[in-house]
Amino acid sequence: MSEDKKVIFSGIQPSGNLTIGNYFGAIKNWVKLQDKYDCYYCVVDLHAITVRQEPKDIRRRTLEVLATYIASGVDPEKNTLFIQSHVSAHAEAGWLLNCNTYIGELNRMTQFKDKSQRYGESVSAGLLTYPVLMAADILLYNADLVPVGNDQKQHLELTRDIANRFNNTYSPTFKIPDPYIPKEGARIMDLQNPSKKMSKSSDNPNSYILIMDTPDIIRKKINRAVTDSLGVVKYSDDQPGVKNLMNILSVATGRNVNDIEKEYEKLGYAEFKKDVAEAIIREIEPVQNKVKDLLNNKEYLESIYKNGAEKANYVARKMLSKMQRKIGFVASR
Ligand code: ATP
Ligand code: LTN
Repeated sequence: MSEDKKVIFSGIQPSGNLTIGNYFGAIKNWVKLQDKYDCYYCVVDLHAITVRQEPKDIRRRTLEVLATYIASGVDPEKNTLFIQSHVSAHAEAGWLLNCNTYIGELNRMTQFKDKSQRYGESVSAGLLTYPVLMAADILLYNADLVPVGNDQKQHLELTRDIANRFNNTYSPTFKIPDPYIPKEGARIMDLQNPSKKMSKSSDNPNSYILIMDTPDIIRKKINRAVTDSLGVVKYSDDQPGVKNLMNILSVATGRNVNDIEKEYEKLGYAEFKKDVAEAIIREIEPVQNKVKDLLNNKEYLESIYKNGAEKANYVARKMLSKMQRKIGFVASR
C-alpha cells in the first residue's frame, strides 16, 4: 500500500443473502478499483443489527458476504477486508459523531423514512442513527471516495455535512469524501415492482435474484419479472420493467443498451428474457463456485478477516484518538 494512493471505503450489511443488485451495483465495481486505490472493504455487521437479526443467520451471512467479496475478485492481498465489529473504533467514533449530528438531519433520510414505515412503532434508535455510523466508517479512514449505489447518495451527503461541521467546530480533522457512483449498474430495480430498488430484505423472493440462486431459479424469476403490454424491447421510462432487464443484460455482458435495443428490435419478450437469464447465470456461476469453496475453508477466511482487522484497527485507532483529543477528552495514555 503506498501512501499516495487515494483511499476508498465501502461496505455491505450481512442483513440478508446478497442480490445481483449488490453484485452489479457494488462488488463488481470494487474489483476495478483495487489496483489504483488503497481500498477498505468491510462487512458492516453493526449496521445489520439496526433491524432484528437471528444470531445464527447473521453469523453465517457475515462469512458469506466476506466470501462473496473474495469470490467476485476482490483480492485480499490488495485490499483490506474486515468485519466492522472487529474494529471497535467504528462504534466509538459513531458516538462522537452522533453528538455532532442533528435529529432533523436524520429524520430527512429517505431510507429511514421507508424502513421505519415498514417496522412501525418498534423501529430501533439505531435505524435512525445508522447514517452516523456510516459516516464514522468512512471518516475514520480519511476516505477520498466511497463507491455505493445511488440509494446511498443521501447518506454520503450527510457524511460530508457531519465532517464539515466537525472540522469547523474543532479544527480540520477529516477529509471530505466524494461518492463514487458507477454509471452502469448503479440501480438494479425490483423485478416485481421496478419503481423500487432490488433489495435483499424484500419479503417477496420473486422480486430479487440472489447471487447464490440456482440457474433454474434465476430462469424462473426472470420469466416472472414484470414487463408491460407494449411488447417491444425499448429503453424507455415508460417501460420500467423492460428497462431494468436491459440494464441487467448490459452490466452482465458489457454491451450498451442501444446495441441491445437493436438486437431485440424484432424479437419478443420471451426471447429477450431467456437471454437475460442466461447472461446472469454465465456471469455469476463462477462466483457461486468460489463462494462454496471458500466457505469450506473457514481457516482461510479467518486469516483474511483477522489480518484485515489488524490493519484497519491501526488506522482507525489513530483517527479516533485525534477526534478525542480535539473534542477535549483527557488522553488515556
Ligand atoms: P437492505 O435491503 O438490507 O437495506 P441492500 O440490499 O440495499 O440492503 P446494502 O447492504 O444496504 O444492501 O447495500 C450494499 C451496497 O449494495 C450499497 O453500495 C448499495 O448501494 C448497493 N446496492 C444494494 N442494492 C442495490 C441495487 N438494487 N442496485 C444497485 N446497487 C445496490
Ligand atoms: N449504508 C450502506 C452500507 C454501509 C456503507 C458504509 C457503504 C455502511 N457503512 C460505509 C459505504 C461506506 C448501504 O449500502 N446500505
